Amino acid sequence: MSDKEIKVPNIGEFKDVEVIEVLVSNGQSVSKNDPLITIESDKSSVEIPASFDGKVKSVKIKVGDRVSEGDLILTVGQSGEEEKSIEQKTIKEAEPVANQNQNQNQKEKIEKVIQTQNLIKKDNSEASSASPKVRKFARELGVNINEIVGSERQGRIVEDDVKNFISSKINKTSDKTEAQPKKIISEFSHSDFGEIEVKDMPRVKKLASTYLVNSWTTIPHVTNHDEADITEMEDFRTSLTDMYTGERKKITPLAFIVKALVASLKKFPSFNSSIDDIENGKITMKNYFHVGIAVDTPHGLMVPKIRNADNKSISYISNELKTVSDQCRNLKIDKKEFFGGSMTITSLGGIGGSFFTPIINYPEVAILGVGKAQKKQIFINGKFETRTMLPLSLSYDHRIIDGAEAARFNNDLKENLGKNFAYKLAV
Ligand code: CAO
Repeated sequence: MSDKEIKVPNIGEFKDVEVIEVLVSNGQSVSKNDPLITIESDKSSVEIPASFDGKVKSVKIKVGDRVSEGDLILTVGQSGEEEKSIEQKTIKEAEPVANQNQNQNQKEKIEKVIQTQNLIKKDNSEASSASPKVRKFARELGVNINEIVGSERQGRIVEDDVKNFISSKINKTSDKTEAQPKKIISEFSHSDFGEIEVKDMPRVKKLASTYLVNSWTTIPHVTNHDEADITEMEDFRTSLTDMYTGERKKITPLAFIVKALVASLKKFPSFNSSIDDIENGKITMKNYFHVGIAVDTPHGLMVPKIRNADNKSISYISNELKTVSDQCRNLKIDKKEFFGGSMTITSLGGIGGSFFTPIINYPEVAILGVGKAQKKQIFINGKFETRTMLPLSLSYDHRIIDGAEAARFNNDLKENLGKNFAYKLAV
């Protein structure tokens, strides 16, 4: 069969961009959707996958080259003989490594893990970010790299992540009581019922999904719902004018909520902690107040931080909120800004809805969901009054925070957003 070419596809804004990784080499077998190269513009990086199965004949580009749509990446030979099952090959490669590095007992465990957890690389459609060396290392151990949560910036996977992944799987396999997650394979395909279109998942969503699944499946979430009476806060907020122009200041409730949250975090430090070393019974208490803000962008959800929010005024926080959300939407933000938070606020207040169940942004232990404030009739001191009520949905990690503490936290937050709060001093 004749060789086929794989070229740089239409990748929108990516023109004359740098190749930062070449993930395959001559002679290597690739399956459709395996990442071949990573390219990076000043905004973001993208992996270009193989468009069909085969064996790499000749890689035509190297790290540092600049490419645009239509440039040749590599040629692929398609002799069916050479294309052995990737699954079989991976098992064979895994064995000698296991022999060298593990004692017999551990090797049996790894093999059991591979069988029971289905770690053999069958489907590489989820391209993770890792260097070729780390990919090779994972492949040799029969681990599907796409199942690993990377510890580096933007979820990049390093060798230690592969090792930790294997040891966590070994521990899980040893624990007979642990339920094994099963992949549900439908009896029918979507196309059995009509025309369909299969699209690539946006990169940001793909990265976020690993974190979301990890959070949802490992953290025992509970969500307490409550309402804060923000009547006075809203009167005050909407009365704010610029000292020089006399024009109304445009500060959204979110900047006030950040400040109120920080006051509650100071009083309830367990909400500003992480328990990423639960095996050793260690809790990390944070002495800083970096509040994460969930920002809705066309690329997916991003969570930049308002750093040291305790030392910033409400006006300053309001400006920073605009700056960071613009940076996220234009992909102009440093990856580091998505890490190192105290607690996150996810506000749907500008869009609509009341209560929901936010997922904790691991390794944080709590997240505050904010809904749209509404005027309601509230029974106060024997009569109904019209008050502006803000829906709050506080999700927390039940391993470290109990329901009673969460209810107290909400009470404190309501107090901070209520008429007694020091927001009047903090604008
Ligand atoms: N109640 C009532 N009105 C509210 C409100 C609330 N809780 N929060 C904001 N508003 C109002 C604002 O005052 C503003 O009104 P004006 O236009 O009259 O000034 C309007 O809604 C729009 O606000 P905004 O959404 O642009 O600004 P924000 O500071 O509230 O939020 C940001 C900024 C970045 C959080 C927001 O743009 C965003 O991305 N929200 C979506 C977050 C998200 O998707 N969360 C879900 C994550 S889980 O999948």
